[in-house]
Amino acid sequence: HAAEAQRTDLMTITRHVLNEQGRHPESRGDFTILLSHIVLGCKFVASAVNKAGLAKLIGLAGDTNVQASNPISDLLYSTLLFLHTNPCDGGWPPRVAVQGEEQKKLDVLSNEVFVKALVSSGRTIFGIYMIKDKDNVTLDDVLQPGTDMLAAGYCMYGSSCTIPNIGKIYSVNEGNAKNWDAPTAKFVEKCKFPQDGSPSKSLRYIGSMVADVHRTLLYGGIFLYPADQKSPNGKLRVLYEVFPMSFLMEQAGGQAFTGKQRALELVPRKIHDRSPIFLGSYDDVEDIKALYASESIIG
Ligand code: P6P
Repeated sequence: HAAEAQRTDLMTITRHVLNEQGRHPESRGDFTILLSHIVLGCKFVASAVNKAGLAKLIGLAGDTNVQASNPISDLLYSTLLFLHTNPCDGGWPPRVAVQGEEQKKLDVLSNEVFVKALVSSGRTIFGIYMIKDKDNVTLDDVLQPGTDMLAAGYCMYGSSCTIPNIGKIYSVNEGNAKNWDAPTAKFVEKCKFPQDGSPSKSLRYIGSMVADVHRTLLYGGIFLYPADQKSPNGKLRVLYEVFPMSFLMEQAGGQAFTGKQRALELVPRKIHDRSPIFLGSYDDVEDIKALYASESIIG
């Protein structure tokens, strides 16, 4: 039971702050309430993103700029404002908050500290400072050096992230290049020396499928663990590596391919079956599918 308790003994922001507050009985709890409202605001945004889909919430990717408001940012902001000026808080004397996309926007948020919330597509980043003079609150209060920041954090809105149709990154263990089959070798060559005048892709390879696929989900591109002479069925396990990551990639608008078929249509025969995998941005995977298709035609 101790091991199980250890595994599930998660430290949350609220738990950490309450622990800290317990060590300072003289504290009023402003910071605790502010952080718990930020956490609640982020959960509210996360649930909205999961329902509406990230791309729809922020409009077309890249639409936001300093002038334009950002729907996620507004959603988080109005949630925080509501929570902090809601009468159930006992009429907190509100203070200052600044929302990333609307530098000029000065809103009331909480007592004695303020939140500088920057919400860009898919994640919220915030910093918290102390108001310098609570009887004379100005926009200058947000123009403090980072060294004066009391706390900072971020929230990533995960499962509704949608990836670009084509990416700037390819992710593969180039050390296996001598063992690759022709379609994989041709695809990687195309990434490095594109013949159509497009910019070459950057190579990023961490060597942990979760980390490489997480980056692919966030920024696009393609992750490859192909079959080769050393591993004729590839290295990654179907049931607990290929399937879960292929599922997530398809949900994010990408695709996952084995060199022969859609990865999710594989039917494993044994628990530890392995499969080659090419997964990522839709058009990048289309490119490698075309190379394997022409290979099978040439035979
Ligand atoms: P290589 C980790 O050992 C793992 O199973 C995957 O998480 C990762 O993508 C792959 O192997 C890395 O293998 O041969 O590049 O070291």
